[in-house]
Amino acid sequence: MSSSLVLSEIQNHVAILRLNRPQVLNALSLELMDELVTCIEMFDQDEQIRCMVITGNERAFAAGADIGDMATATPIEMYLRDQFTKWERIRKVKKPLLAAVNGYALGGGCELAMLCDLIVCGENARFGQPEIQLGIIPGAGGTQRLTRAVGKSLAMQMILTGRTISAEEALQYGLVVKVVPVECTLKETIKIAEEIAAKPPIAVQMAKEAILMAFETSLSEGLLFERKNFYLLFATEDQKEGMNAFTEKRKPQWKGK
Ligand code: DAK
Repeated sequence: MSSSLVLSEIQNHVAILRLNRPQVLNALSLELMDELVTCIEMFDQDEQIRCMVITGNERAFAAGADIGDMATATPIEMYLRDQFTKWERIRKVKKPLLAAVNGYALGGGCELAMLCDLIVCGENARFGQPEIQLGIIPGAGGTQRLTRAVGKSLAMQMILTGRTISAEEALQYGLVVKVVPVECTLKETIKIAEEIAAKPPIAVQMAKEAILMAFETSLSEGLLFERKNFYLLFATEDQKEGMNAFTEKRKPQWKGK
């Protein structure tokens, strides 16, 4: 499916979603966010899709929420727009979401990348939460997810001063999993997505769920949650197949059941 603000294609069980407002560095307008959430939820329901990649273009992943949408908004208009719900809907997606970032990932763009399950970036990537320069603070999780990803000191510096960080710094602090030449970013991300897509899908989803739980609970509760998912996977045909294939020294055939 292709719409104007988010272009999508499917490749080997991987859906690739490209943010498509290049003239404004993929600023995340209300309409773009609507299309993005609709696309992501559609692919989350689609049995053929096992993993998704969100990307932008060489100059920008996304330079933030569209400042024009917010400049004259009243608190009640912001309240009625209820943008948080859309971001929450992305957070609820069961399948892994990967971000392939080149260029600017600022404000809401950085938050969208961090809402994904892992980030691969090109050498020209710049991550930042520059909202302070607009008289606001991050509104879609930046203070929480950036702090968890890079630690308190750097998050404080980035959010309080608006400083952006390079791809190398992002790698050093664990915000991204890999830095590659700009022209390879999408290809490398798809490679990881295809690796994930080749794994037993229910186990992948339960692993994602358990990892995300690590950010929500105490260690004891997280361990309990992990254990329940671990037991539950013994109800899948894929668990039998995986273990039988190992004993029979053959490649497993996953059914997603
Ligand atoms: N919004 C709207 N237009 C933008 C934009 C943005 N965030 N970023 C760039 N553009 C537009 C520019 O206005 C320019 O348009 P024209 O002038 O050509 O019409 C075009 O994109 C090219 O940008 P520049 O000419 O500025 O390009 P440069 O290379 O000189 O500079 C830059 C690139 C990225 C350094 C610069 O454009 C920049 O500083 N952009 C703004 C970055 C920023 O402040 N981002 C944070 C925005 S606030 C929420 C969810 C999310 C959020 C809030 C709430 N809820 C759930 C409620 C998020 C808030 C934000 O992200």
